[in-house]
Amino acid sequence: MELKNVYQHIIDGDAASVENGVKAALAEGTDAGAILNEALIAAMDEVGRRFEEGDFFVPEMLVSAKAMQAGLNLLKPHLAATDGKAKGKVAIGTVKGDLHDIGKNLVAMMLEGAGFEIIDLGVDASPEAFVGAVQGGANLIGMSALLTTTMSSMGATIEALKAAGVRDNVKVMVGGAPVTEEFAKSIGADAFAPDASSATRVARQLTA
Ligand code: B1M
Repeated sequence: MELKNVYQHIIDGDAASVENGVKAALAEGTDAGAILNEALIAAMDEVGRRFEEGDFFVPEMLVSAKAMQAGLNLLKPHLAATDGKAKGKVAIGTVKGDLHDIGKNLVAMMLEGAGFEIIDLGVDASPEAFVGAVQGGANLIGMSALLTTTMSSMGATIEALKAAGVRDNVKVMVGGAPVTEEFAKSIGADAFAPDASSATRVARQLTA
């Protein structure tokens, strides 16, 4: 199965063909990381480009996202190779006001594979939800934001952790397309990770 076919099926929002294509590529021995980067993530970048240019609208983005998620679910066991050792409890969510969850799900998947216990706070996760997870024993928080307008929710969550007196009990990692190292520092996060595989490395360092 050519990866460019899977790429095109995501752009077309054809989830069934994406599933068939990913299954065929895996059966042929194609590396799961290559399927992820060259087909799934590359296609979503193209979807975003078309949206920016006014060729795609929200419904098209949504069906493409569902098609990508269908492929991601099949890749999960191949990406999440575990060494069996729990490294800590991570509460991960897309911040308040933001509904993008593909990147967050991918990061959660990779962390789970690396042995972390995952508490998935879902999308539109409020500062109170993160505080509650820390009070419930999470020792690492992972916040994702895809909109420039929701990045401020990350800072608000850190302030809420301080107000609740639990900031020192937890490490905070942030990520998502508009987030930068400088932004992470400016809000007092402990670390920034640009993608899912570096998120795993950073999480290991933070909880070592
Ligand atoms: Co939206 N959207 N969207 N969207 N969408 C973007 C983000 C946008 C860049 C598109 C564009 O204009 N080119 C733009 C944001 C512009 C901006 O703020 N600068 C945008 C917009 C404007 C919007 C709406 C406002 C559109 C509207 O309604 N007019 C709206 C907002 C809704 C809301 O959230 N309140 C909206 C809605 C949607 C859909 C619901 C239709 C859908 C999301 C469906 C879903 O997630 N279930 C959607 C989609 C699919 C996209 C694009 C096309 C793809 C996002 C994606 O899944 N990428 C996106 C354009 C783009 O990013 N190219 C776009 C694939 C994913 C694997 O990558 O999420 O970046 P990403 O995750 C990466 C890294 O960022 C990192 O690791 C991941 C893997 O490498 N990472 C972390 C992510 N989180 C991390 C956390 C970490 C560490 C690393 O630590 C905790």
